Amino acid sequence: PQAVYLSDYTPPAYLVDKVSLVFRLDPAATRVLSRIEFRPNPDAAPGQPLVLDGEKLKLIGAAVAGEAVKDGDHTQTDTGLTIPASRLPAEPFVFEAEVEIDPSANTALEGLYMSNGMYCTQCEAEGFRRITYYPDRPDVMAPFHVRIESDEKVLLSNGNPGASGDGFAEWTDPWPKPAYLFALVAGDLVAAKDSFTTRSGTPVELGIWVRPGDEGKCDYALDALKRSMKWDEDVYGREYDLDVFNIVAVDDFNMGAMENKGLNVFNSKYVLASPSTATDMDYENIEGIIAHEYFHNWTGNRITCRDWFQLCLKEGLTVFRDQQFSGDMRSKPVKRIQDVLQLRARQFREDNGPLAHPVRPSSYIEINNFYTATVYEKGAEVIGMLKRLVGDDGYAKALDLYFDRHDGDAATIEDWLAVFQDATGRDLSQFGRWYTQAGTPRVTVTDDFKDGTYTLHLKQETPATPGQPDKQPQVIPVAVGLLNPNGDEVQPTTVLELTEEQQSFTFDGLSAKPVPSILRGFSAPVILDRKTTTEERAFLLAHDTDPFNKWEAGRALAKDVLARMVTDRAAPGPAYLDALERVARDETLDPAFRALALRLPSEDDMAQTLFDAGVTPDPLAIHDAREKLMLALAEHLSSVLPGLYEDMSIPGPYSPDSKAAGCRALRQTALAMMARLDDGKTAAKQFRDADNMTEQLGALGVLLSVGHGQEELGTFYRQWQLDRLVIDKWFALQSSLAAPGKAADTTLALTRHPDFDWKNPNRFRSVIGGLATNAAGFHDPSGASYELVADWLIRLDPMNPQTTARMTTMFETWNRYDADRQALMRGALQRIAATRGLSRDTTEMVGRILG
Ligand code: HT7
Ligand code: ZN
Repeated sequence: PQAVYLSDYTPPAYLVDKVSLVFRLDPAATRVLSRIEFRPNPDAAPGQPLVLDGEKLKLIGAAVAGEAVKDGDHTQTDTGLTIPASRLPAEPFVFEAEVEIDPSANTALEGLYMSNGMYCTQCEAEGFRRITYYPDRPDVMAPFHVRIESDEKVLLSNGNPGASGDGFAEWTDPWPKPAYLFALVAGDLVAAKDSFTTRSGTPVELGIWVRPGDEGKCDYALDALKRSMKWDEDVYGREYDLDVFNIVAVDDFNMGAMENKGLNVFNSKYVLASPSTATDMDYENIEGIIAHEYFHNWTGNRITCRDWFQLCLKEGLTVFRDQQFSGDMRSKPVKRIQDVLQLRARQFREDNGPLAHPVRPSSYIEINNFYTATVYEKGAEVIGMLKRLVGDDGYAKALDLYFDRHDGDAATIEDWLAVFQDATGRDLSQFGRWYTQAGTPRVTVTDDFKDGTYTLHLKQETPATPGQPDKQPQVIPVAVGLLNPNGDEVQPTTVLELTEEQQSFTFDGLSAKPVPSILRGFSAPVILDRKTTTEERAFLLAHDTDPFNKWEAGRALAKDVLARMVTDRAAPGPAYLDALERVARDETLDPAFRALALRLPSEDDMAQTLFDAGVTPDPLAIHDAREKLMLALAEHLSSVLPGLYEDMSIPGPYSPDSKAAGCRALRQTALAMMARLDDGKTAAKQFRDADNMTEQLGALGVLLSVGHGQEELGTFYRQWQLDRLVIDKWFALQSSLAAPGKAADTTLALTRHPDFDWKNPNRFRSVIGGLATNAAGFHDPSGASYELVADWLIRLDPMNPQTTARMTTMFETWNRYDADRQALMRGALQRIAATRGLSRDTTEMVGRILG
C-alpha cells in the first residue's frame, strides 16, 4: 500500500460552494443522489481534472453542467472517479451523480451502515467516499442540504430541521463543513429531550435519540451536555450555533463517539446510564466524552484540519479542553492524576515501542491507524505545556485570536503556533519540536547545596524512535517547589524552562538543604530520572503541597518496593507500609485521592518500569509480587480497613456525583485488600446487597481476583442477560481477571458463549481486549493467549479492519520481553501478516509493530 506524506500536500483543485443530497434509504440498495456546486480554486494550479473519491459505490449515472458523463468521459477506479479538465467548464459548474450503496453489507462500520436495524453513518476519517463521489478531504468545506426519503420513524441529519412529512425529512446545515462531519441516522428511535438557552438568548433544542426502552437512561448525558455548553461559554466564550443539538446512541461503533455537526453519534456505552447498570467510571466517561464531542463544535468543526496530518490540532486541543472541564466539574488534582496514569499506560507505552510517532506524523498509510494516544493525549499535554509557558492570560488571548482568525478555516499546526506567537510575542520555533519529534524525553536530575545555594542540574535526552535516530533538545517546562526538612515549603512552585541539553538552576538564601518537589502537576510529558531515597519519597508523600507530586511520591515508593520484590525477592519494608497507613488514616485527604494513592501500579506499568531500568520483565513474577504486596498491605492495614470500608459507605440512594464516587472508590480499595484477609466474605456480602452497578461489579471483580465468584458470575449473568452493556462488563471481567494459567482457556470458553457476538466491536473488545489487560494471562509462557488473539484478529479483519488494526497494539510491547516470548509474539504477528487479503489497516499496523 502507498504511503501519504505531509510534504506532498497540495490545495484542492476545486472548492465546493454547496452540496445537496437525497437519500432513498433501503437496507441493501440505498440510492444517493448528489448535486455538488464546484468552482475552481484560485489558489490551485488551473486546468486540473476533477478528482472525486469513491469506494464501494455503484455508479448509476453522473452529469457535469447538466450533461451526462459518458463512458470515455471519465476514469472510474476502485478508489474514485476522475473527470478530465477538457470535460469541465472553466467557470463554476454543477456535478450530479446517482449511486447505489449497500448499508446491510457494511460490516466495517465506515460510511452508511446498519446497526440493529437502524441506519447510521461514520465518516471520519474517510468514510464519506463510501456514501457518494466527493473530494473527501477536510480542506474542502461546504454547506449541506439533505433530504432523506424513508419509512423509518426518525430521520436525522446535520444542521437545522427543514420540511418533513410522510416518508421524508429535510435538513440544512448552514455552516460549511468537511465531508467527514456529515451524518445521517434513521430508525425506530425515541428521544430524551431538553433545552438550553445560549448566553445570547438563543434557544437550542437538545435530543438524545435511543432505542425505545432506553430513554430513561439519558438523564446524565443530557445534564453533562448542558454543563458542557455552559462551560464552553464561560471558559472559552464559545456559543452553540444551531437550533438543535442531537445525539444518537448506537450499539455498533468502532470508537467512542463522533462529533458530526449538530448530530453527534455515540457508542451507546458512552450515553446510557442508570445507577443499576452503569458504574461510577461509566458516568465519568459519559461526562467527559459528551463534553469532548460537544467542544469539537468549535475546535474541530468551526475550525477544522487542513489535512489529516493536523489531526492533533483538533484532537489534542479538544482532549485538553475536556480534561479542563472534568477537572472543573470534579477534583482537579484527582483528574490530573487519572490523566497522567492514562498517559503513561497508553502513550508512554506507544512512545517506547515500534509504533512511536510524532504528535503530528509526517506520513501514514491508513489514517485510521493514527487516532492514537500520542495524537490525542500527548497532543493535549503539549497544549498544557504551552499554557504553562505563556501563562493563563497569554493562553486566553491566544485562543481568542485562534477563534477570530481561523473561524471557518481548515488550519494547520503552524497556524496554531502562530496565534500563540502573535498573541504573546513568544518565539515558539523550538517548542514546535514537540509536534515533530517522537519519543518520551528523559530528564535526569542531580542537585547540590553549598553556602545556602541549592542547585538543580537538569539534563534531557530523547531516545531514538522509528525513523528518527537523532533528537534535538525540546523546551521542557519543569515546575519545581522546595520544602524545608521540617516539611514547610520554602520555594513555592516556579517553572524552570529547560531548553538545552543540560542546564543548571539555582535557588539562593536557604538555611538548609531543601527537599525538591520536581515536575509538579506533571508539568511536561517526560520521564523524570532522579536517584532518591525511600525516606525522601515518604517525606514528600507526607508533606508535598502539590497533590500530584504527593501522589507521585507514593507511586514511586510502590514501584521501588515492587521492583525489589521482583528482582531480589525482597519483602516490602516498613517505610512504605507505614507511609501508606498514614495515607489510609488521613481523613483530611479527599477519599478519591486516597483511593488513588493506595492503588498499586498495574502489572503493565511495572513491566515498563523494569524494562526502563534494564530488567527483562517476567509478567508472572510481577503478578506474584503484586499479589504479595497486596497481601502485605492488607495485613499491615488490617486494623484500618474495616473502619474505612464502613466510613466510606454512603447512606441513601445512589448518586453519581464525584464526592460519592470518590468514597466508593476508596471503599472498593479497602474491599480488595480485605478480600485477601477474609477470603472474599465481605465482597460476597456486598455483591448480594449492592443496589448499584459500581458496588455490584466491584464486588464481583474482587471475588474473581481472589479465586472465588463463580456462583456470583452466574447470578450476575441471569440478572443482566438482556442488557448488552452490562453483559459486556461480565465478559470483560472474566478475561481480564482470569488467573494467569487459565486466561487463554477462560477466554476461549467465552468466545464459545452464545452471547459472544464477535461482530459487535464492544463485545469483541470486552473479551479479546480484556485478555490483553490481563498481563500475566496474556503473556502466558505457552503463547496460548497470543495464538488465541491472533486467531480472532485474523477472523475479524475482513469484517472490520479498523477495529482489528487498533487491537493489534496488544502486541506493541513485544520487544520488552524475553527471547521466548518475543519469538512467540512475533510468530503470532507474522501469522497475521501472512493472512491472504489482509486489510490495508492491519497490514500497516502489523508491519510497523514487527519493524
Ligand atoms: N473525532 C472522532 C474520531 C472517530 C473516528 C476516527 C476513525 C474511525 C472512527 C471514528 N469514530 C470517531 C472522535 C473524537 O475524537 O472525538
Ligand atoms: Zn475528538
